Amino acid sequence: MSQKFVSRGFTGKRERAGGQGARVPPGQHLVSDFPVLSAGPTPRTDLARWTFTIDGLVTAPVSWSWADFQHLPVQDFVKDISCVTKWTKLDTRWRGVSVDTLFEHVELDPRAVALIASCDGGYTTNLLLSDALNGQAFVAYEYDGKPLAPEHGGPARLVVPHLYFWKSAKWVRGLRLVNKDAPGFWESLGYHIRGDPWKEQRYTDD
Ligand SMILES: Nc1nc2c(c(=O)[nH]1)N[C@H]1C(S)=C(S)[C@@H](COP(=O)(O)O)O[C@H]1N2
Ligand SMILES: [Mo]
Repeated sequence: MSQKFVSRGFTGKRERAGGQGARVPPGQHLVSDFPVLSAGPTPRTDLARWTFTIDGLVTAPVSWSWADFQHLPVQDFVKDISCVTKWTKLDTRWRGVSVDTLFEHVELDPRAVALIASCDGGYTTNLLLSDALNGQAFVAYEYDGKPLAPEHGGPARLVVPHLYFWKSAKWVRGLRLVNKDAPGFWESLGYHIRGDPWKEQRYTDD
């Protein structure tokens, strides 16, 4: 009983002292809208033609149709996201399939250390497996209880909430396992290879 009283009191104090500020990485500010940032036009892929493929350093590649993908075990995620252009949005609500669940369908080659996500439109981004596993990354197809809007990456996008949002590849169509972490689109144009917002890893040498 006294235990409960103490923890309630502590929570209350922390809220007053820091509140949401404690959830905003350095150099970021909170937004309540959901900005759209795309390097090119929004691709429109017919769901009948959509596939999601895992290949590269796996014993046998696997590919799902849209219908098959809908049968994979799904999870809800509530996450804070931070864009390198300095906005942070709290408690974004997603529904999708974790990378862990996807990887249950392949046998990883022991040399695999990273992946490259590829998308309709040609965008790519790299991720270390240590940033992709254990519930840290998922392929989302619903946002806020509705199908993911095309401008936000629908029909499906990668979401990697603990890294800057450029890692969250919109219109994602596959993950390729590789033996070396190599830069994707923004990473080869001067953005950080990993992009941890809490360490302000914005640009290559940060
Ligand atoms: N395919 C693709 N994915 C992408 C991008 C892009 O241009 N193409 N932009 C990235 C960047 S820089 C950001 S900040 C987020 C923006 O996602 P949003 O438009 O849903 O806010 O998507 C990331 N994923
Ligand atoms: Mo971004």
